Amino acid sequence: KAGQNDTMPVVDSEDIAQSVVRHLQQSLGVELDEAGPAEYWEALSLVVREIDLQRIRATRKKEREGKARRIYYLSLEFLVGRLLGNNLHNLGIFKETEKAMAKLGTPLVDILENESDPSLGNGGLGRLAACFMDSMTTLDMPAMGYGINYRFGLFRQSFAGGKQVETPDGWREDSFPWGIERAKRKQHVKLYGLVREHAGKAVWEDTQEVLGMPWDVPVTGYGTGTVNTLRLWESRAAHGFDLNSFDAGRYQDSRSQEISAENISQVLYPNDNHPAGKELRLIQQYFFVACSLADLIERYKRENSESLKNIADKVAIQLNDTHPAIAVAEFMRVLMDEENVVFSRALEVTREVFAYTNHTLLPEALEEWPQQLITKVLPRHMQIIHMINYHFLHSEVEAVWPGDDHMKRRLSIIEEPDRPGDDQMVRMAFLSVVGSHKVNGVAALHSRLVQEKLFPEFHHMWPEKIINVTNGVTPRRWLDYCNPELAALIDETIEGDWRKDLYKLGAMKAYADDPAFQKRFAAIKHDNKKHLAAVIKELCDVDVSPDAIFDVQIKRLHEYKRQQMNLLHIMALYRRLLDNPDLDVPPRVFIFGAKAAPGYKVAKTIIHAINRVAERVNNDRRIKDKLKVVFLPNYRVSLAEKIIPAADVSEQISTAGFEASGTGNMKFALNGALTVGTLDGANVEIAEEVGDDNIFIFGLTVEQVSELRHRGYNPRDIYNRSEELRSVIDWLDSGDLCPEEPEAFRPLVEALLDQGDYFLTMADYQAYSDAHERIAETWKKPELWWKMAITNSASMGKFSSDRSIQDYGKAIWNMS
Ligand code: DL6
Repeated sequence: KAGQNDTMPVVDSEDIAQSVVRHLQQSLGVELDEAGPAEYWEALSLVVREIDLQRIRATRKKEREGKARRIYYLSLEFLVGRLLGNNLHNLGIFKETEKAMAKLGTPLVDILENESDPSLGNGGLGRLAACFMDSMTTLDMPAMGYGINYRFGLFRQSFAGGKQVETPDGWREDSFPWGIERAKRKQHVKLYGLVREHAGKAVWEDTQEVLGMPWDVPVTGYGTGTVNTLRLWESRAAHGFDLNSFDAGRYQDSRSQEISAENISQVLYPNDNHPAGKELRLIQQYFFVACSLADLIERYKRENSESLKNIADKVAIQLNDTHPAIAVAEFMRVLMDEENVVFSRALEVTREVFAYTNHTLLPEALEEWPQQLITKVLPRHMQIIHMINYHFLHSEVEAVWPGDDHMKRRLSIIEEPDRPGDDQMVRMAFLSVVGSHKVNGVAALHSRLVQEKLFPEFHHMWPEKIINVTNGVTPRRWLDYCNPELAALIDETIEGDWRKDLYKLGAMKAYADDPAFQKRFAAIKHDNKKHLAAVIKELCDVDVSPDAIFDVQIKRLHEYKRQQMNLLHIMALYRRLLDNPDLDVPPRVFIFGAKAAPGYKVAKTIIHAINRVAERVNNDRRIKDKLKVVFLPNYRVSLAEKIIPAADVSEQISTAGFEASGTGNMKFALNGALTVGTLDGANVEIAEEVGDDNIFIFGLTVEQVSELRHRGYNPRDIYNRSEELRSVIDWLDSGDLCPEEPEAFRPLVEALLDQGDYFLTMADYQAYSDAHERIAETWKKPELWWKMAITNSASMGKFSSDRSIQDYGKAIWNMS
């Protein structure tokens, strides 16, 4: 049967029940009659861990004996989500476990709710890393993820008076049976100090030292015995060293947080698409990079040879954005200072080993570090960056643009200051490009913009270097696990296992206008909406009807993602209904989920405004329940798993050219939601796959955006022309929605009207509103709606992360 994992030795519900009881009593010291869902969750996790560990050993043995190159995925974020249910699915024992737990008297669904999300990421970039680990394992690739075991992941979000409140997420205070401490593999990391020359050799000394303790999280794949490892480093004080005592006063960051050995791995910086620029963040980056490289080099030496000259045959390192970019300098340091490899050869080897993925074009998101800071924290690395830069400019750039000093300044890894006396900045993206053999963007449009706008000179120098690998999502978590009813319907309908080959879903297109199939597809969506309605009731105390259109925007809060445009349109709909409560429009529920970076004022203002509008709309009986607005607090992976299967409409409305790819867009379409979206990121490819008739595309294209900017754009002209927009913006600005703080929404109004409306919300508003009219009309024709929904789901083959990983394998990692 599709979905049954044939690599799993037969494990039936009886075995599982017995193992659970054994772990309850022997590992946790709990009697059966004392066990509740939380204890069952822990015991069941230990049962699965036992299976994982047995398979990890077998996987390692196979890999040691094999000849394949190992992929090391370096990422500051891995947003893995809850692991128990996903692992049970991947191991093919979910159904038997359901039976086992029913026998023991506690439903599995209740047990699974007891796992807290390891909140080790901000958003798309971290979740992509988790999907990639799943796919690499499913495809039996020898792979290892390296990251940080943050004590406090991304903050927990709640609302007070509609405003975002952040509290620490001490997720590790709950039990986390998946992480296994591996003291034998601990590493020592040096920081600060000086570089002196001894006998013609650079020696980095008088350093401070911290200890990196690895925690291993097993990563299961689907339909395979392979279990890979995600190794997360935790910092500790090294014996005999105390970073804190070393001139402690110098290490205060702006939030007067002292840098001590332990707090290196304490917190995840809560910024998405915006670097923190703090000394502690640089130290975090170097800490996990240094631990990871030392670890992988030790493994290479154990398994291959003492010499690193052929390391590229066995090791590929992928940099997930520039956050681990200092790895380029660290790898060079090890080769030159510890292995006595000459500079030119060291650079060749480094380039063979490294590749870099770019995830953003936003200028403010491109990481730069002050040269002085790197010199202070990592003096030897700063020297090495200078050496790389010198070679790059004076031999490689010089060869293409002889004598062109202007070009050398443009391409220098170390940026000249704008004003004399200002600090010189190290451009981490340039270091990553220069140190890698391949650079990739994450969707076709994005990669083209990386080639043409972000790195045009690099693209000219190395036309083969910058390529595209379109993102993907794992169908195991984002369909099989989160939408089991739909997964079962698909299994019944089409041949083969789509979980391993998502293109197989294409066979479902034949059923897109089959009334019986449509009815079952629609019934499943309705069921999922009922479940979500219960979650909404519990979290927001708002009643919503599963018969309404569920229109969803879940993602980080950022002006370029334009939640504010959604808000303006909701306000306009509300006013239209107030003008005419009998308006013939389908009932709609607008659902939001989003965290804003704590320091991002306008983003927080948008959350506040949405919540205030929601309160007003939801309590107004005049509009007869035709409109509801909810903002689910503390958006995270486990909430996404409940929201996505229940969505009718997926809001992917970023300003064209700003969203590198998006992956939520793929998850929604896979689960049968229709996209309202701009021609941005992977929306472009989604539209190609589903066909223009099955998606609501609107708004300015990338070319039109730049043309408009070029021509000069005044949002006030639109405000003056559009009666509707004027009335909602004036309302927002009137203080009516927040009488105790009448100026509360000023920052948003100013961004829209007075500061140039950089993200062109006003310019795209009318097209967006028209697209929503089309949605409402389509909803009134159920056969058409469900045909479109089924076609969307059936057309998502390309967006499996298995396909992405196969692309990386072929185009970047040279895997056969
Ligand atoms: O590639 C994963 C994900 C994309 O889907 C999003 O479009 C993009 O915004 C996100 N980028 C970041 C960049 N952060 N930094 N640095 O999160 O990557």
